[in-house]
Amino acid sequence: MTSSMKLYNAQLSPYAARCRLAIHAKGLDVAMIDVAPGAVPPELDTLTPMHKVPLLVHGDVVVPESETICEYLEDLNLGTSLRPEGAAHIARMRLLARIGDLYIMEPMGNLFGQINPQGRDQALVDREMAELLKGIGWLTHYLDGSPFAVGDRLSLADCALVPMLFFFDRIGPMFGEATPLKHFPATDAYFGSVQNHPSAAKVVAELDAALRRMMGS
Ligand SMILES: N[C@@H](CCC(=O)N[C@@H](CS)C(=O)NCC(=O)O)C(=O)O
Repeated sequence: MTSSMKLYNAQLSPYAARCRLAIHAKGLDVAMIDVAPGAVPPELDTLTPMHKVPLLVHGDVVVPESETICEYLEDLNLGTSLRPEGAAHIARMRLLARIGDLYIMEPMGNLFGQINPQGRDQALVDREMAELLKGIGWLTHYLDGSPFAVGDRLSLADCALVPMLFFFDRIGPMFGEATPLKHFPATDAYFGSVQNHPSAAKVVAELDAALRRMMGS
């Protein structure tokens, strides 16, 4: 049933990593089609005009956008559920993922373009770093000290947050902040404890390996 699914994937994409985490945790059999950074294959453009990974293909159903892919996988009711019980918990799950998408990934994406110190726009860096820290602060406000973002098991909120926090942790030193997570103890503790889940640990290891490959170390 799930063997007919394929995911256009990039190992270093935080959005693709979100989907991989959901796929691993749900125990689904999804073929990965790895796309090199900046080299979205032409066949993908025949499937969607959005020109982005991740993209899920399930028979004749084509699903772009990481959050939509994760929700689609949930709605198929296959494997382990990553949606908590009850409207309040589901709202909290969606809130945390949305804080991540809108207020963390947005400024962090702008910072990715400034990693090379040569030609860096320091005013832009200062502005986006302030926005990023504000977003992490909002996330920290809504984390409640438990090992998972919502309730007592992995949910789609964790799938969204783990890759983002990986990059937040790694991007700090590139901009002169050695340990950015230490300023947010609740988020730091959460990021440590969620990695006790094997699928979260696996995705962090995949991101780490992909980042090392990209940096040539
Ligand atoms: N909002 C999208 C973002 C996806 C995205 O930006 N993917 C990047 C890789 S991290 C990409 O494919 N970029 C290629 C391009 O924009 O041409 C999601 O949640 O899936």
